[in-house]
Amino acid sequence: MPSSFQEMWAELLPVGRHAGSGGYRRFAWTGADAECRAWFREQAAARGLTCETDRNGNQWAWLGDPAAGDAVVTGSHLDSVPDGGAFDGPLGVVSAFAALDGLAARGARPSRPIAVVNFGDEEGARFGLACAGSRLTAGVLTPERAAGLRDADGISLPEAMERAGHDPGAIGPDDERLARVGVFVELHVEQGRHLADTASPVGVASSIWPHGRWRFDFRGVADHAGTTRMEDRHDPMPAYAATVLAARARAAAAGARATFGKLSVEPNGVNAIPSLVRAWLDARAAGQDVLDRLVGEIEGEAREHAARDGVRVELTRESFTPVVDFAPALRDELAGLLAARRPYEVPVLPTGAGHDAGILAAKVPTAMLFVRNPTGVSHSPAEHAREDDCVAGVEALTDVLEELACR
Ligand code: HGY
Ligand code: MN
Ligand code: MN
Repeated sequence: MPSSFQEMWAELLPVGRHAGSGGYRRFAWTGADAECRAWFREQAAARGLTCETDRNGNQWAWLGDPAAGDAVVTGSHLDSVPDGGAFDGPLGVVSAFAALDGLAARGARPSRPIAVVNFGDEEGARFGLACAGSRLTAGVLTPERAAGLRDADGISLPEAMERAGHDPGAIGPDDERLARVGVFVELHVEQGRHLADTASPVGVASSIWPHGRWRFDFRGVADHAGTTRMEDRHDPMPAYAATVLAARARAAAAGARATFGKLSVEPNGVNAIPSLVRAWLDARAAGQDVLDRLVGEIEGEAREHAARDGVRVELTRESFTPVVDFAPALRDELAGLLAARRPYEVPVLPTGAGHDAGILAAKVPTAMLFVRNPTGVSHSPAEHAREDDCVAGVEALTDVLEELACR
């Protein structure tokens, strides 16, 4: 008898949880990631599914013949941001296995293969690039660029894969695998408050905002904190600080989002003027034009403040995902079928969060279901979804799989 939703949830809960923060540190190709992957294999085995890890490190659990094609694929990711919540990613994977059990309990007979997927390294917490597994598969991250990605200790992505027992020799576009996927549906906890104040535990995604990550290197001159006169300094920290304030003001004015959430300082001594402040901007907006303008404005402010202090600034775009409009026909079909069977509305909503579904959408018909998050908080240990809402999400995903794979 496979584990229930609640049992699966309880099994995953301690994996990679940091005792001090209560948040998750499930970074790609680490020990916690290996434990998550082992859990995935166990769930597949308990259901008699064929489990495989593809060339890019994504796990697939197949019901039916993978080679038959036109598969209905569902799942999400099991890795986390630093001190992330329990739901972002795992809810989609656990719900996928639970929905397969739901289909079996209904006596539904799939006429297409169904797969549960765990995409590797969705958050990019370790190597800086979000959705590395799905991007490699879709060919939007080249093996050459992937080989150059390094973690904070200088370990490259291929080295990390190898140390974790995965052969990185064949990473890269996987058209053959994508050709087997007829449709992909990712269930995810909502990372916002669209559903929070409604009577709807479940919604359907309309679009993902364009978003990206930019690295700002502010380079100055290291010197003594006590003896260097204020007017003699080339301190990169004030230019960085002014850029953060400018980003907040500009994003607020544009109805967009700008966040500096990661920072490294060299030499990082209390009594030394820094030589380098390296900071990462995450910027998102509803439209590409607004986003381009926003990043241009933030760059302009950074250059202006840096010039004032005799500091150099370099900007590197590390990743970018254009706007994703989910296939309207599939989106409307799913919203309609779910609403017809429920006493509440099933809202169709956009999101500012990135997902593997956003990467796959360029290649295969793709949809997303969102489960209500009562506070909207995400990327934090406080992230939450009520158990009855999670169960409603599983029911919704079961309906979707039944409709897509069993008719
Ligand atoms: O950063 C993001 O949008 C995400 O949750 N992966
Ligand atoms: Mn996330
Ligand atoms: Mn996620």
